[in-house]
Amino acid sequence: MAHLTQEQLEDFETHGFVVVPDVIPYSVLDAVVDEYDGVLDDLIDELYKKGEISSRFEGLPFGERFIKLVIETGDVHKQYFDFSLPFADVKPDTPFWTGQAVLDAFTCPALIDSVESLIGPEVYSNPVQHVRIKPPESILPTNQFGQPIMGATQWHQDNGVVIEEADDTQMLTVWFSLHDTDLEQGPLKVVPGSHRKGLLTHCPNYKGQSGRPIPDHLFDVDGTLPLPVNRGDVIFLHPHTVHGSLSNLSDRIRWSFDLRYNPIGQHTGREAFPGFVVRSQKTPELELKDAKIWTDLWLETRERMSKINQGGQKEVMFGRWKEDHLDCA
Ligand SMILES: O=C(O)CCC(=O)C(=O)O
Ligand SMILES: [Fe+2]
Repeated sequence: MAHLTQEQLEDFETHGFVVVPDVIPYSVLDAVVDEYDGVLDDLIDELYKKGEISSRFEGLPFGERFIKLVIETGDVHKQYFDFSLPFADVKPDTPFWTGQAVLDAFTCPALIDSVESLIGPEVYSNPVQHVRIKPPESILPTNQFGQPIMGATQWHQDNGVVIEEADDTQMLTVWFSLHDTDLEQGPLKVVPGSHRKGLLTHCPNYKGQSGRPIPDHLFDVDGTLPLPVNRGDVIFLHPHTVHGSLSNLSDRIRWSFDLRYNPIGQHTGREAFPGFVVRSQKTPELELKDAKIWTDLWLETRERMSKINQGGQKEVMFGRWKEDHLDCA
């Protein structure tokens, strides 16, 4: 059982986050790593057959093999590993990964006990979810604008990445890594207490940066606290807690999952993507446990998305921010 203690609940209320040690069993994380070994193997096979890489880099652990692949291809192959889709220009064959070991981590009873302590017993998996496999900063590829791909995460609030309809949703962010993440490896960083100021302005392309960071002058950037964690620990964040990540200055990958949960029936802020019932006392028969069903939900979504939001058209909105807000000057 991993229900939170009264002290942990108070910490979350007071600071807008709490780090809970030893929540996710190693066996659950090991299964995810094994599953992703297979995903990486498939990608490497595909690229090798096309002649895009010179070797299969066999016999190496996941991280070292991934780094070799990034160096040789100049690409982090982000979409190949993720359990979500892009917001635009999705193709009928855009890759994604929704395997059983990943689903078992999303629904791991010890994790959901903790989630239940924070949002109640009717638990829905909100589809705002990513795997991040960040290579060392020193080998980071850049996009067409010269900006690093999969580098440090800019300051933001998770409420700011969803549309207005989800502003009253009790969305909980869950962050954990597949291995220990020390300071050098670019852990999450938070601003304790920042959740009390409500939703702050996010500025698209602020000062030439990609993404939509919150400008530093809107919160107490001096209060920044990095959160290195051990394998199995989980960080829980309030949707208004200002956070980002440090750069990965190590020579290893920094590999994390960030997931969201909300009470069943509340708006997810990303309704074009599929969520699912994780735990319910009222409708236990709806709990999703089979990754085939989960994968089918994403396959249907991919099919639907491949017909909209193409070539600059925006039939479905995923964001809300404008560049010309006074806060962004
Ligand atoms: O892992 C990261 O770099 C950022 C994660 C994040 O923003 C989140 O968990 O909400
Ligand atoms: Fe975030």
